Amino acid sequence: MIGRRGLCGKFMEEELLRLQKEASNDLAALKDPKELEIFRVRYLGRKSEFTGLMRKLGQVAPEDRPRLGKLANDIKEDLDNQFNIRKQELEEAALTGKGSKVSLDLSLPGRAYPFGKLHPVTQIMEEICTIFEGMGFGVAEGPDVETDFYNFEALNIPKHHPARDMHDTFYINESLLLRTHTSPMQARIMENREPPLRMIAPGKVYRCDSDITHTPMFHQVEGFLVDRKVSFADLRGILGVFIARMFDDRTAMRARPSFFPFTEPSAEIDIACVICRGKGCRVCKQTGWLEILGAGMIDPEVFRQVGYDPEEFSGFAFGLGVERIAMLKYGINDIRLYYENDLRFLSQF
Ligand code: 2NM
Repeated sequence: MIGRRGLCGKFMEEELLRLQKEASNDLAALKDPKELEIFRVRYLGRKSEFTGLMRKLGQVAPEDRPRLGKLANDIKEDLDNQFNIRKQELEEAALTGKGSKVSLDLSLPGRAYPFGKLHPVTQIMEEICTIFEGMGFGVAEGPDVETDFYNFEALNIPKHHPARDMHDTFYINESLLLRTHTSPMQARIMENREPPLRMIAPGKVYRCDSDITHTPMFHQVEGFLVDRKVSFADLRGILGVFIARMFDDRTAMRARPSFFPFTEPSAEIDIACVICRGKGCRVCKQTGWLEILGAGMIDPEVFRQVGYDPEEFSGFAFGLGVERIAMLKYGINDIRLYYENDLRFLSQF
């Protein structure tokens, strides 16, 4: 390309434009501010191809020199500008993380921290305790591992009594067992304190039983009240207030005769079905009623066991299953859902 009149102007012009294009593309492809210096040395430095071309300007035909000189200066200026803009972009991106693999946007709101909740059974148990506390009852918890004496004997269930069969007891040895109800705590309290007394005992109880309405461990709240001249009407009054506060104050209740070894007379307490309001549905098995607790007047034999004079004192007692109340309140038909720890179930409460 070097003719008679030196370096061909056309060739020079093409080379300059090619370099401009190549540099511009390379610049856009840079990803890291560290690559900027390599680029600068390669395209804009003293030993760059561009500088080499500028030096050769002297060899082109004199009539082409001014035009090519101007073109070279314009391209140099353009590349310097592009370089500075790209430099700023890459440095900003490095700071904010944009365009890089790890992105950090400080203007985004923080991540919500997932709060845990109390288990639905715990929530209902606390609600039950709060209602009875509001009526002056104290709360006492006892041991899950009980003696045969407090779980049975003190409550008028002697050895070989048929009522023991109803309890499906987990025995630990001859005299120790997992409590089958929380009433042993009531016997312990009566043994150690004098009437008047009103207490409830919430807690875990154990029975060897498992199907859609039974789990081997479940929760009970049992309560009792002892004073002079306590009657069945007092029992109905207290339970009526409990039912009104737990469900709603128009919920009908009824008492059906029943049997418990530790109470006489004994009753099962039903409420009008919370689903159909007494009309009859699948939940209440078309009866319109739901059994929610057992109760009765404390048997004189229990008073003798704990050293109270049955002639002087009378009292009532009741026991309810927490899971059952929670199932009725939330419309749950399988008790095992409470113990599968599926967060899709538990997070609804
Ligand atoms: C029930 C039903 C009826 C009950 C009796 C006592 C005690 F210890 F005072 F005698 N506590 N709980 C009782 C009475 C429990 O559960 C269905």
